[in-house]
This record gives sequence, structure tokens and C-alpha cells, in this order.
Amino acid sequence: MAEKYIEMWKNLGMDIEKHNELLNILGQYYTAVYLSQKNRPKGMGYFDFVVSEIHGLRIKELNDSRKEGKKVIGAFCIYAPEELAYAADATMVGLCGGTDFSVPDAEAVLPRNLCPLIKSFYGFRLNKTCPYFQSSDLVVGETTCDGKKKVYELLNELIPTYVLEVPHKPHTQQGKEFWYKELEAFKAKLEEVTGNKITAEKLKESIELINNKRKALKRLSDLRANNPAPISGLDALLIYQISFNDDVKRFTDKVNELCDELDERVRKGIGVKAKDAPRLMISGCPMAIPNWKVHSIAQAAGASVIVEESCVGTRYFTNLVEPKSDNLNDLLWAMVEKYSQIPCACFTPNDARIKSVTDLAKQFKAEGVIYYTLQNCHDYNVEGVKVDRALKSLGLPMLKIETDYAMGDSEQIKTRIEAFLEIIQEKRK
Ligand code: BJ8
Repeated sequence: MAEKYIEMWKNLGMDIEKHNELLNILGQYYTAVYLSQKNRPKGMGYFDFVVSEIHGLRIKELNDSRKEGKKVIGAFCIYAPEELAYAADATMVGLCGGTDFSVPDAEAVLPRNLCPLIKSFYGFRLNKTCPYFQSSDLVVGETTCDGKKKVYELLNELIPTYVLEVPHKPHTQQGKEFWYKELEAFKAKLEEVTGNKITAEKLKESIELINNKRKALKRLSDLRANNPAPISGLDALLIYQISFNDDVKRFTDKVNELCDELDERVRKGIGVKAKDAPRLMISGCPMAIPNWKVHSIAQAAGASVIVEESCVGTRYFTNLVEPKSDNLNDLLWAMVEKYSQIPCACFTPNDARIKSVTDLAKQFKAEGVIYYTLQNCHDYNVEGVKVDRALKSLGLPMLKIETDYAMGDSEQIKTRIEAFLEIIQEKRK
């Protein structure tokens, strides 16, 4: 890929040498983790192609559209209201970092004991190896956890950063009214940046566009409840990750095509793991691309990963925006209702998440839950106490894994997951 896009990357101000280093590492990692899997659905071919062109063709598409006046908005959270961005005729892309490649650059500025997701994205902006960052006209942060909130102040020194204030009790009436005002303010910001007016008609269209994407992802997720699961956890995770960067309409069509193939697999009883493979749910912090660490270890240990209670997972697509009418006010209120149902651990109290974990465990017939928390993520780490209690009441074992993006603890995680799978096997007896 490198040669034909070098001019484009130079024009984006990227560090070409360092970026080549990154591409080499990612290419090898992807081949080892993904392309070595057996019995993958044919439909994964499209997503492999997207990954192979993730810094190439997709960036070219974004920059071609920028030449025609379309803006690119970068985001870090599923609370960033993408429907508004598309209604302003902009494109929204995910900027969360999922690799330790950029962490040392961030650590030259930031404290080391900070969440790796935050260090990773900030490092990417510093070292100029993320073409999505380099292509963004505006980035939108949000006041979820303290680490992100403070890093956005520093990020604003490097790229225009707009911060949405997210209510920490979003399900209350007061929280909803506050969020409505934030949506209005963000709408005005987008209109200013893009020069386009967000009309009711445009917003209705973009709500439908994004709802269709969420529906396709939910369809994919629901298919994994079958035994055997027709697609691996790794492949499903990859699709959820790509959902933040690919063209929305094309992506939705491709996910639905893949689901047609998976329907057929389910009818024929074709799976990627044996029917008696232990069924694991993963719950916790989001796994930004290319964070495939825990899934690949669990899969190699013999587990079938069947659902992710995560923002790169069910939290993103469980609810839709469902307006009561076509007027702008109702459309915005429908967005308020949808977004206030995302159970992020930053919120309090967050009983909806505990319920969601237990509901999903039942729906997917999970036999065990890996509670995944990134180092220094206090919100998910502490909330693990309540999740553990709720799972215990269902008689389900939970394994808590607190890790970062480095591979140094892989062996230790492997040993712990293998022991966990043995506990599940014992329970079956
Ligand atoms: S809605 S989960 S995407 S904030 S950055 S909280 S891992 S210490 S990402 Fe998130 Fe939105 Fe919530 Fe979802 Fe912890 Fe790290 Fe903070 Fe993180």
C-alpha cells in the first residue's frame, strides 16, 4: 500500500518513516491474528480489504470529499452524536487509539499512569502517524472520564477540539434537558464549521442512515447467540471497530451481506468453534482498533467469544434513535433519549449497565465473563465490583483482567484464561 499513497500522506503532514514502521507492525500482527483463523465466512473478505486499505483508500476517499468541501469530524466516544455530523454533510471518524505504538510519544508529555487508550490517541496526534487525525477538520471530545477531559485541553493545542459536556446522570430529567442543550450547541458548532444548515429533513435522513448501521450490527451480534457461533469473536470485534471508520452506507450493506451468509451457516449448523467450546462474554472498556489482545488469547485457548458488552460492541448499537415526529425538536429529543441509554461506567448510578450485562449473559448463554479493564480506568475498574456481584447471583464465573496495550503480560493472561476455561468445564460436570 505504501508507495502509491506517499504523496497523500506527505500532504497530510505525516511522519512517513515512522508511519511505515507502524504499517509493518500492523500488517504482521493482522496476518498472525486474523488471517491465521480457520473457516472464516467469505464475507470477511471485504473487511480484510478495508483493513488493508485503512490508511490508504479510505483516507483518499475522505480527502477527496474534503476537496469537495465536506468536513471530517474526529471523535473518541459513542456519545459523540454522529447523526448531527452527517446531517451537516460531514463525515465522522473514530480516533481512539488501540496500540502501544504511540504510547511512548504520549508518555514524553503525559503521566505514565494514565489509561492506555488516552495515551495512544494523544501519542498519535503528537507523532503524526494517524491519517484520520491528520484528515480531521475538527475533533469532538466529551467530559466522560477525567483523563480524557484533561487531555482534550492539551489536544486543543494541536488541533481544534470541541468538548461536549456529558451529564453524569444522563437518565434523569435534568440530565436529559442538559444534554438537549449540548446537542443544540454542537449542532450550531457543526453548522459553523461546515457552513451547512442542519434541517429537520437532513437530520431525519442521517438518523435513518445511522440507525441502519446500528441495526446491521445488532443483527450480526444476535447471530452470534447461536451455538455454534457462525463467526469468531475476533472477526465480529474487527467489524465493530471498523464501523467507526468506513463509509456508513457501504459498511451497512456489507454487514448485512455477511449476515445473510451467517444465516445460512446457522441453518447448516456451521460454526467456527466446536459446539462444546466454552462460551465467553467480554464486558468492560472499549477495544479500539488494533486492540485484539484478549480475544486472540481467549480464542487460542479454545473459547468461543460470543458477545462484547462494550462501546465497541453492544453499547454502540443496542438502542436506536426513534423520533415521534419529523420536526427538529422531536428529532433532537429522540437523540437525547437514545444517548441517555448508553450505560457508560462514567455515569452514576449505572444500574442499566449491570442489568445489560446480566441480560446479555442470559441471551447469549454465556458460561463465563471476562471483565476487561484498561489500566488506570477507575470507572470500569470499580464498577467491576457490582458486575461481579450480579454475575455471582446468576451463578456465572467472572475473570477480571486489567491490562494495557503492551504484550508483556500475554503469557500471564493466557494462563489465567486457560484456568478460567477449566473452571467452566468443571462446572459443566
Ligand atoms: S461511552 S466507555 S466510548 S467514555 S478513556 S473511560 S477506558 S479511562 S473510553 Fe468510553 Fe464513551 Fe464511556 Fe464508551 Fe476508561 Fe480510558 Fe476513560 Fe475510556
